Amino acid sequence: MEKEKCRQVKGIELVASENYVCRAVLDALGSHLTNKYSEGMPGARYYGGNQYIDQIERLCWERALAAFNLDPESWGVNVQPYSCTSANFAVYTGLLLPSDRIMGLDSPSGGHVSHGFYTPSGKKISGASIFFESLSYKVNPHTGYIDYEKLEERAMDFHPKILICGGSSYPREWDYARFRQIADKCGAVLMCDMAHISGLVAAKECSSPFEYCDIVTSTTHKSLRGPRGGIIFFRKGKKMRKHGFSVCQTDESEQYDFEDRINFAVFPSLQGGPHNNHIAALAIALKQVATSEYKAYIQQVKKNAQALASALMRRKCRLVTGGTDNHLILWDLRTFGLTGKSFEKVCEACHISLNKTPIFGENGAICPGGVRIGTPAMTTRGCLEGDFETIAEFLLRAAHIASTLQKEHGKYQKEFLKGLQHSRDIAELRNHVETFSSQFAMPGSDLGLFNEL
Ligand code: DSN
Repeated sequence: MEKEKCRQVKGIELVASENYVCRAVLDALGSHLTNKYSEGMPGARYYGGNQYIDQIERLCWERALAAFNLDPESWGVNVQPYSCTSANFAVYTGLLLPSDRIMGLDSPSGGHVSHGFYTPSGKKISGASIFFESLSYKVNPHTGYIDYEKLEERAMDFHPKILICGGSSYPREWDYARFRQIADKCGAVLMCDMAHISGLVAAKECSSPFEYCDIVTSTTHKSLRGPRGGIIFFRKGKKMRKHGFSVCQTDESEQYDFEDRINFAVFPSLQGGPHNNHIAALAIALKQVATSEYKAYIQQVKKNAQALASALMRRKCRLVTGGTDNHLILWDLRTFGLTGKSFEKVCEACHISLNKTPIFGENGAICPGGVRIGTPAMTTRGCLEGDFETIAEFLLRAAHIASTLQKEHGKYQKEFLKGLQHSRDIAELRNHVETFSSQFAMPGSDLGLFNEL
């Protein structure tokens, strides 16, 4: 544990889905709340002694709705999912029958496997594709943007029962109005998995899926900066009906039926007792999300992503879609003759964490030629635009080192990794990275504990 803490402090964390939580969140996670069983919902538990746990979970509901400015008459929330993958699967389980159809963004296009994914050879990867039928939509290989025309065409042929927007590696805004229009046309429930951008949504720094979607899921630990876990928001009360591209309340008395179905799917269908320590930690994080400091943090996350994007593009690097609207960029490394995997390994040796990602070729072929880079974690540590200029320099240096290593040792991983271990350039860059990173405090850490490591 001490070694991992040391790695987190001394390195540059650029995995787009990671962040650093504050001491209060860590304290709640490590608290006595982990001792209690609370299967069921507040006021309806399977065990006695839950009077205070009920208060905590209800407070978490209130703060979750307030963080996203949602009216408790029209939206409900379930804060028990252990992760967003569990949250997504609970939605499918509650609303669908086995083999019903779902449609989400293809994983190589930036979607998440929990939205249904088959490998090109037809292998079913996640429960979403094992228990349900899925057909994905894709980005346009020339532009990197979602191809809404093709999406509509596929949706009208496939008639999914749930249409999913949101993804893990998409650097641009989502056109929720367009998704609503397509969902209405093909008769689908519209669900958004906003896991990556939930912090931006809460801070009103991107368009909101709540305006158009029926159900919204998220993780709680990415840009939202809470503990690891999942959350599900669902419409309740009187049904909305389409009005132009938007939605408004119907005159009819038809009610949404998501609440009981989703709550039952989370427990008892899929999960056991909720992790009360996580729910308390989430309530703490959600209180912070509603502050002006958090809004300023998210604005900085975006400014830093822009700064990193322009610093790399000024250095002739190719970014998918030519930039970003949010907290992440996708860097196409094929111009350096590199794969995402080799570059990720060099960065890891230099104490920079990021992750490889597939890149759509202009011919539609998918190759593992890129990396995804996000700014939420280093922004939490206090990095500003100038610091991301420095980070761009480090990244470019790492790309040049990787190219040289590849020339000297070839593309085969075994030889490449051997060369990497003995590289003086890597040792030098790692020193620079550690000196840079050590200037920025890590929230919740106690530096004194591992200085000697
Ligand atoms: N693993 C997450 C990500 O990195 O985007 C998705 O669950």
